[in-house]
Amino acid sequence: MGYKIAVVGATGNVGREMLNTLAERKFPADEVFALASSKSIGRTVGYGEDDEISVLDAATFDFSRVDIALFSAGGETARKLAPKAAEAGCVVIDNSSYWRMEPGVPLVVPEVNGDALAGYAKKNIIANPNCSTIQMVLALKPLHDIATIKRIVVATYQSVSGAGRAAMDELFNQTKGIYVNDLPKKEEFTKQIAFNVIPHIDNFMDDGATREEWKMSVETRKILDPEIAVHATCVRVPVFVGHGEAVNIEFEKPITVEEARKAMKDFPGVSVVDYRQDEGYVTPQEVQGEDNVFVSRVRKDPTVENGLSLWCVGDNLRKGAALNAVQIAEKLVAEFLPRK
Ligand code: 11C
Repeated sequence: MGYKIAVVGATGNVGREMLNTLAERKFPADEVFALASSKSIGRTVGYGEDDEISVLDAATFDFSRVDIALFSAGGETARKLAPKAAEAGCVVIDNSSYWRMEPGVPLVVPEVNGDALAGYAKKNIIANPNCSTIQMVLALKPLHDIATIKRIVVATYQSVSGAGRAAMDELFNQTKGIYVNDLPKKEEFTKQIAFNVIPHIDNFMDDGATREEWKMSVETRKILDPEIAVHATCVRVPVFVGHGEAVNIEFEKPITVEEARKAMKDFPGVSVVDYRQDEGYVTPQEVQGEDNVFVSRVRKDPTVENGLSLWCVGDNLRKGAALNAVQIAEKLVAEFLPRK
């Protein structure tokens, strides 16, 4: 017998990708429910190549009917509905930021800190990290294991799909509008995103950082090591899917470029493409639909002791969200979750 699973937020960018990923990876599910807000009732969403499933109302769904619920419906729904689902006996894997820093809630990238899942039953809630955090900690974990990271300075180049479907439409319509001299008004972004970059993702905090930058810092410490200092600048770029990150790392111990490349190459979920020539690196446009995070441009930073710089890219909707959540569910059922 397989598991019963629900996807909450099934009509959104990540929710649809979660359904695709569950089907594609043949998750051992007997029954899959697609849930969303009441305004989506009556719609259907795709599951696998042939199946269409009807969308049900998440607010009135009886979560005792499922073993696992993958949530990607934003912080407010996670705040209200995740505890209700968890109390009904279902394990929630939540993609929003709401539960990530809560004590007793594991924040997990399976290849990096999969063992943290052992604590899931404290609240029956597991948090999926932010997309920009996931791809960075995945690339950096093998380096931390051999040379101990002291400090990370990162600048992100984040695609508009991280901000949802309406944000993707805004990039498309603005781009089109510029060519016909009919620029639609801004709704999703604070400044024009077509042919521009915006150094502002999520709200500003008192210290001048944005919440996206703060999340990269606190989440990295919760997942990888609380001793690591992280300073991030997060920037939205006019790319539909795929986040890029320029990462500068300072280590406790010496590490060569060759050692770093080999360690990352040998690590699950990471590919290294780094040839120091035209096309010898990977760009966001090339990683859409890919499971792995790709690392390029690994080089020594001679301005600090034991410094390296690298470039990494990942599909923010896949490893950055849906795939990581499904991998958490896979590890949960394989190692921790007894069948009912
Ligand atoms: C973005 N990283 O690209 C965000 C999306 O905390 O889960 C995910 C926000 C989060 O806009």
